[in-house]
Amino acid sequence: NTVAMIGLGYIGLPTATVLASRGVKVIGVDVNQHAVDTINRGQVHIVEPDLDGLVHHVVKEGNLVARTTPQEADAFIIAVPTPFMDGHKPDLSYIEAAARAIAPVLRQGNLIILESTSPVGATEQLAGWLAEYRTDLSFPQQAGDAADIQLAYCPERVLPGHVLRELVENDRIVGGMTTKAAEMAADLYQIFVRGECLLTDSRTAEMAKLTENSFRDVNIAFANELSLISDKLGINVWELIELANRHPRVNILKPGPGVGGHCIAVDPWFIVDSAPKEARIIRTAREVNDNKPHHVIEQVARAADRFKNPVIACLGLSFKADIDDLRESPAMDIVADLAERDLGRMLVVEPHIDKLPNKLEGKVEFSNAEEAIEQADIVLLLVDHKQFKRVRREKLQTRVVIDTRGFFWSR
Ligand code: SAJ
Repeated sequence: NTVAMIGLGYIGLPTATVLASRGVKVIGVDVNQHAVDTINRGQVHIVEPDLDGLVHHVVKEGNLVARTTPQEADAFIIAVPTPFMDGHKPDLSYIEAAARAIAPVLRQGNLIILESTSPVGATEQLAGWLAEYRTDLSFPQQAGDAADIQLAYCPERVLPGHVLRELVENDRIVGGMTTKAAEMAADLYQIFVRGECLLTDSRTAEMAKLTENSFRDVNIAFANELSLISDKLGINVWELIELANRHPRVNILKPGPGVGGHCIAVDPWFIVDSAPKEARIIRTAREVNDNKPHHVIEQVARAADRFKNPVIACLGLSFKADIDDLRESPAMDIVADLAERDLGRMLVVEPHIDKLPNKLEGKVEFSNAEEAIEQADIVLLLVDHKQFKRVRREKLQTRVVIDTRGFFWSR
């Protein structure tokens, strides 16, 4: 069996690689020539623990070959980005481009799986585009189970940093446009998924993915809102949450400097766009989380006012702990904004990178945790990297500490 993976990014490449490691012939397709060349050399263009070794292995065995254009295959999996445009409207242009690219090589009996996070109805939209390009084939919207081409929506739910394990262990939602499509897709995932494959229709599967990330966003917003209320009332939010969580049915998440990453800060908007009147909590949660970085910036500005040209040590830039991903990171936004305000001398620490990102180059100094804290008047903890556990607490006692993650706090 041959599977074509359209999109070799953070989801597509690990999925293609795991499939190939089970002996499936995988054609990886990406418009980015650099990504294609890197993969064909057995290397990776993204960072994910253990992925490099596995890619090297499957490319050497000949089970994964990357190209810039699709070829005939038995199944096509689409894992391309779905960002949002102005007004938080989902941008399906990458899915449309993928449809245009695979249409010429489709043949009777093919299964197409959409994995990209998408608004409800996107799989039907994809089927509609394909039906326009290939009038010689039948599609589920007209032919149901008997269609030449079957389509399913199967969201991924892997956690960056744990992708290879979660791809295999997590349960998987398999949403067919028809029952036959769901069954065909489940057969494919069962090649490498040890979790359960749960069959449903494509619209429910699309909504399930959005729901999962909105659930997390709303819960983080609750924690972030508590942090604002606690700051106002002079209460330690970390102690508050720890105490409240001793209730057997309460489990509050952690406040932070804001919500980053490519999913949680995006996906809830797809629900808001589809049901703007109804999605009130989901929209407000997004606004609360998007506003949190401003609150942190104000806290630092107030602290800086008490000094003359203070040294500000900023610990962490990535969007969450123990990864090197700086994209969509509230920590980056906070540091960039503080640097613009010229509040003092800024020392920035990020143990997962070797040089400052261009955006900060020349505006702040790159440092390590020990030296930065030694010189600092204000210590701003932005990411709870495990490396920062080594910081000596007595060093912090004589500094103003703004701990956005409750990292240094314990009872
Ligand atoms: N965060 C907090 N407080 C918390 C938990 C997280 O402030 O208590 C922040 C993090 O620091 C980070 C952001 O939220 O900035 C998102 O981090 P995350 O670890 O919650 O999630 P992601 O974006 O790395 O991955 C999520 C996961 N979804 C859920 O846990 C419901 C993952 O399973 C999905 O596959 C992924 O989104 C995706 O691709 O959609």
